[in-house]
Amino acid sequence: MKVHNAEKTCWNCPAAILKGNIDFRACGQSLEAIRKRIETEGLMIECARQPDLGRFEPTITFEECPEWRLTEYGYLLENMKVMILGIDGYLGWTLALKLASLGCEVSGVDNFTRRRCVEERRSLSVVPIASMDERLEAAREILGVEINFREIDILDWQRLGRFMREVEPEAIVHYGEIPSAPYSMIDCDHAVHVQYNNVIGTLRLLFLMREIVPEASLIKLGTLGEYGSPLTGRPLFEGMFPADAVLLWGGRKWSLGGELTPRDPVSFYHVSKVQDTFNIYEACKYWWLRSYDIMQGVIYGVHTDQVAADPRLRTRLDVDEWFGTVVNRFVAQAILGMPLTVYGEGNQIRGFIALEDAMECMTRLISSPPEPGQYDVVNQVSGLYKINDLAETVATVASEKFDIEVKIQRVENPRVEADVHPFEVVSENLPNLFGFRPKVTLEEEITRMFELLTQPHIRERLRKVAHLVKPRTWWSGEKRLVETIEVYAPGTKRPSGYRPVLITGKELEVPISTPIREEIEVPLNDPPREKVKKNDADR
Ligand code: USQ
Repeated sequence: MKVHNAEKTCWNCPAAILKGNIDFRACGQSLEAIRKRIETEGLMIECARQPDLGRFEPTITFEECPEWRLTEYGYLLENMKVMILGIDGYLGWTLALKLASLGCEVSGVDNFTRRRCVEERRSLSVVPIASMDERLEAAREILGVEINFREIDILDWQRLGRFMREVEPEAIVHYGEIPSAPYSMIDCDHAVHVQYNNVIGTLRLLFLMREIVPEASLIKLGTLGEYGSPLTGRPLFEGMFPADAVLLWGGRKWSLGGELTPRDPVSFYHVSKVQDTFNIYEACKYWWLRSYDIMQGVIYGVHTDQVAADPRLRTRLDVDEWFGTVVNRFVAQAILGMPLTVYGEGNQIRGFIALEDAMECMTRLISSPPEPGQYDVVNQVSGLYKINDLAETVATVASEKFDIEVKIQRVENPRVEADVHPFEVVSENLPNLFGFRPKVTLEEEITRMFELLTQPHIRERLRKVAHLVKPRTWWSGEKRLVETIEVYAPGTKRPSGYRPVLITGKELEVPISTPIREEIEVPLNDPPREKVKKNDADR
């Protein structure tokens, strides 16, 4: 079987110098006109890595090019220069170590906002993390890799620009955002802080990329929560409607193919991600930047080979109500002997992915850059779960493997979200175009978490944040601890007061009180989803 990116060409390669050779960044040129020009005049580029080649047509494939090396993630550009924004975070640090171990030249910036936000809530990472100096030293000593770090706030565009000029990254991974829905809902100041940092930071980054590294790809962390969870059961496509999607209205019919799908964010944090989506989409359209926007499911876990190689290389793990995500929190609660906090009915469904699998996806995306002007979206999930089922799974692993008996508590839901809804996530790009197959099962990663978090020094840290686990941040603005509705032993609860409803042909159980319209008739199309790019048509 062909490696997924073997047939990509210089056209996708960040080393191909287009500027000055191809004039498509000038306004008003349609893709059509460019294609015509390519047919008549040919399309010539130069290679930043092999200047001796002079000007040539961008037809050399990754498989043929000596600059691209075959790895387990497909072809990877030799010593690829990858800059990670937010390199000190849960994901940034983990990815930095992985990429550096694969031979990439990793650089990164961070201004330690995450550490400060967590401190501000008087919380801490329950897995102790080293200072950046210690991290870099340990990476050198244990993994033999050099990471070029600079303490920079991405809002400080002049300093960031200077660093970009110095490094000339070939890919930029943008993790440099404040990552929490509940944190953004604390009050006005927190909502403004999150949105300003995230939206303005990304916008400035786009302008810098246009100026300094227009050929680099931008791998941007968005979130699956940007789409919301439509009660009609409409599938969550990968950013854009497939070619055969249609809009029926008033007896008339339109194609939706290639249009951005609706967004329905679920917190002010998620709104910031939606705004980023539009800014990046436009930048690709106006300036032929190229980007993969990752709609990532909720991450869980602690393990990659690199972070596990030494305690100083460990990545952070938060379990408080603001920065802890649900699976990580449930494991922590089990170890603390606290019933697992299921919000509301617990029938809300979310997409999830283990840390190790998410890093694998990122590596594959970086190694297979988009074309100039291409804005594409991947839904990065490896499984969909109801929150109730996650609680049951954590309780089972706790009991069977660690002899910890734990109860589950249903608490008031402090968020505004449907806690019973259909949920269909389309996630075809990562497996079909990038060769991704999840490696880690939920149970495996939960087991690894128990192994790490039950270590005495981490238990001690867990006890320090135990009082910050039960939520008191309400989407309504209220500030009070949620009340417990019921506590029950795992495996004993049969939902009461439920009734089955049919939503787009699927039977679901919903509480009697749930105001969901029954039997919504939606035409179901199943022909192959050919991709069209609205972008292309616009040019
Ligand atoms: N939940 C519980 N009990 C808890 C914590 C959460 O039932 O103790 C429920 C929530 O009500 C929610 C779901 O679990 O329905 C997920 O909550 P979460 O806190 O794990 O994740 P969320 O706040 O939705 O967002 C998180 C990260 C964000 C990331 C996003 C991916 O904060 O950075 O982008 O996951 S996604 O949700 O797919 O957008």
